[in-house]
This record gives sequence, structure tokens and C-alpha cells, in this order.
Amino acid sequence: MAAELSPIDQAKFVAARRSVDFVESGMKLGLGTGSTAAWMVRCLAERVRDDGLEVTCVATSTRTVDLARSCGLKVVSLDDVKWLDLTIDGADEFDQNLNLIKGGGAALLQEKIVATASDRMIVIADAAKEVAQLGAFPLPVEVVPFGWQTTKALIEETLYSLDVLNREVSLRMAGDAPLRTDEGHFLLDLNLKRIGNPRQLALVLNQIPGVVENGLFIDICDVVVIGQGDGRVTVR
Ligand code: ABF
Repeated sequence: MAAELSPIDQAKFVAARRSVDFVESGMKLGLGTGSTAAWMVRCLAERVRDDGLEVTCVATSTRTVDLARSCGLKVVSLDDVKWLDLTIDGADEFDQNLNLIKGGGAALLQEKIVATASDRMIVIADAAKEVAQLGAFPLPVEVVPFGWQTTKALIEETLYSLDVLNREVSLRMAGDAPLRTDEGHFLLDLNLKRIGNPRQLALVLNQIPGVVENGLFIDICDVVVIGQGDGRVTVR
């Protein structure tokens, strides 16, 4: 499976494969979204098939539901299990405190709900996702469609009052329509370049009426599994 991969895909694959070692039979698992998480789903399905591993899965997006079921995994809703033993998911950035920017895959709300409803969260990522300071990746903020332009203006005012440099709020357009999440919400991208106080920003953003959630995952990730293009893997 890994023989013909590009270095970046090899890095994602080896991180994903290593993360599945943390899965024990009988676990209730949260399955992430994105290309790295997709590798994990495939590797998990292999272990279920080859080792007889028994797991019950909750997916963080409709596309992960589809992939997991196509691989023969048992997928139920979060309401069916209420709580999870472990969630494995990707990320767009992680820092030395294991705080994350997530949501580039437009599934941040379900990802944060699932990750928070887990005893443990493991992030799987290629080494390029590691940053000294979060913010180079545009921070996704999920907003309800009602009055979204007013919400966008309130976000800009908030960023200005926090003196968050390089503020530029853009609605992530997918073609000529705003990008909608599984819940029908819009995603705004905050191009902040660097975030001095991610914990403060995460709290302030979610106080703004119309904001549903943001892509800052603070104190949620427990372990990061980092893959390299040469096949090396680091667990931290
Ligand atoms: C999802 O996958 C998102 O939260 C995150 O933005 C994205 C990372 O994608 P990839 O693994 O393809 O780099 O978890």
C-alpha cells in the first residue's frame, strides 16, 4: 500500500498506520476526517479483517461514514454510544503544547464534538503540520447562515480589539457559493498568520452571536503521531 506513495502521502500513511496500534478490541472509536484520517480508516479496517479486532466507530463527517462503511467497519452515531474511548484525527497545524488548528476539511464542528467526547485524542499528521506558533494556516470559523455578514463584521471588530495582526476575514468560497458544512453552516477563514494567544482567541470567538465553533483545539489532543516522508514515525 505504501510502496508507490509520494513523500507527503508516505508520511501521512506511516503516521496513520502507527496510530492504529493504540486501538484495542472492544473500543468505541472516533474516526477523523481528511486524507491522513482516511489512511487510518483503511489501516484500521485491515486490522479488523486480519486480527479480528472488534471496534465500534463514530465518524466525524459523512465522507468518513461512507469510507468506513465501504471498508466494512461498524459505524454508529455518537448518540448510540454517548462516549468514546479514543478518537484519531488529522490536523492542519499543531504546536508544542499539542494545541491544534483543524477544520480545513470543513468538518470541525463534528470533529470537536467527537474529540471532546473521548477519553483520549490522538492526532496523526505529517511533520510539515508542526509549527512554533499557530496561525499560518487560515483558522476556520463556522457560522450560521442567518446574518453571516453581520457575524463576519463582528468577528473583524473582535480581532481588531484583540489587536490580532494581519487580520483578514474571508468567506471560504467553493466555486461561486460559500462552503457549507454537513450542518449547512458557512465557514469563514481567518488569515491571521500568527496567533499570539490561541486559548483567548478560541474563547472570544465563540462568544460572538452567530459563531457556532472555531478550528482552535485547545487542551484536547493528548498524543500526536508524526510521520516523515522517509517512513520514520515519532509519537509525542
Ligand atoms: C481534518 O483533516 C481537518 O480537521 C483537518 O483540517 C484536515 C487535515 O487534512 P489532511 O489529513 O488531509 O492534511 O481533520
